[in-house]
Amino acid sequence: MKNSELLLLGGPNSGKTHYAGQLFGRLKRRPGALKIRTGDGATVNLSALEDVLIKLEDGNAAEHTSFDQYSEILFPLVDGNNAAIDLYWPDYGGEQLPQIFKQREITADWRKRLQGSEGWLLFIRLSGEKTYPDALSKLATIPTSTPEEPTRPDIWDANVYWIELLQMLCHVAGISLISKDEKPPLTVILSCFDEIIEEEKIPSEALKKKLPLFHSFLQTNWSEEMTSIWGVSSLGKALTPESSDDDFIDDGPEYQGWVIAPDQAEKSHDLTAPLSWILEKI
Ligand SMILES: Nc1nc2c(ncn2[C@@H]2O[C@H](COP(=O)(O)OP(=O)(O)OP(=O)(O)O)[C@@H](O)[C@H]2O)c(=O)[nH]1
Ligand SMILES: [Mg+2]
Repeated sequence: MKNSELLLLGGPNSGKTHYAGQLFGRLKRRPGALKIRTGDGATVNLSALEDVLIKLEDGNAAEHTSFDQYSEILFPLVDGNNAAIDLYWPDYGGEQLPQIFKQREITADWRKRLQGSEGWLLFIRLSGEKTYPDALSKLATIPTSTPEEPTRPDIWDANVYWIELLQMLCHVAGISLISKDEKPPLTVILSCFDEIIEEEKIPSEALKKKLPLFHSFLQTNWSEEMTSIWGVSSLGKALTPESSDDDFIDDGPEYQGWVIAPDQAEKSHDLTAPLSWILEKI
């Protein structure tokens, strides 16, 4: 039996809870590479995710997770080779992550999680990432008139944010930044990919286009075989708390949502595939 602790990294509104809910629905009703394990006495207490799934069955979005919440759900799984895995899946209020960044301080609980995790899953919703692509060219131009009072943006460029955050986390986890070999396997989940698929279908290309500096940071610091970048749309479309979407009601949430595997442009319905990749690496 393998016990797998994953570190889930995702800011507020990045799609963590809806992915977990849809993962649960898939495992239960439409399994792919991974399946729920039953019959060997493993306890399945997934009530926190039942609530999410119930909302989705009514065609509505689930709620935002409150800032101070941190919960861990045990998924008893079996993989494609019939190996049993106990996967501890965390969900938390995503504000905790920017808080770590802002305060430059990591709580004892997060420290323990960082040091005890074997693989990292990073949720990035590209449509919501703020960048300042023309900042350098603006700096380079010499003003011809009296410069206006400079306005300081209060949100960091997302390239810098993610690079600095990962550096901090590696430091606390005791992972060398110099050697590629010591890095944990990293799955980048580009969430809500339906929002950007018209612009770019291949996940790594989408990341490179929106966050070029961060993409090259990953290439420099993580080995290729330990990194995979996926496009994930847990819902396939936007839902609101009152959307009562007919596709979700008529066909069921397990028939909604898709993933695009690294370096591909085709959608697959198996939302467990990014997880299956990381579980094989750890
Ligand atoms: N378009 C689209 N919207 C999505 C998708 N998945 C989630 N959303 C929406 O994105 C918003 C945030 O999703 P959550 O799963 O609650 O995000 P979270 O990371 O759990 O956020 P916190 O609980 O604040 O940490 C919700 O309004 C969802 O309806 C998706 O696949 N596509
Ligand atoms: Mg949440």
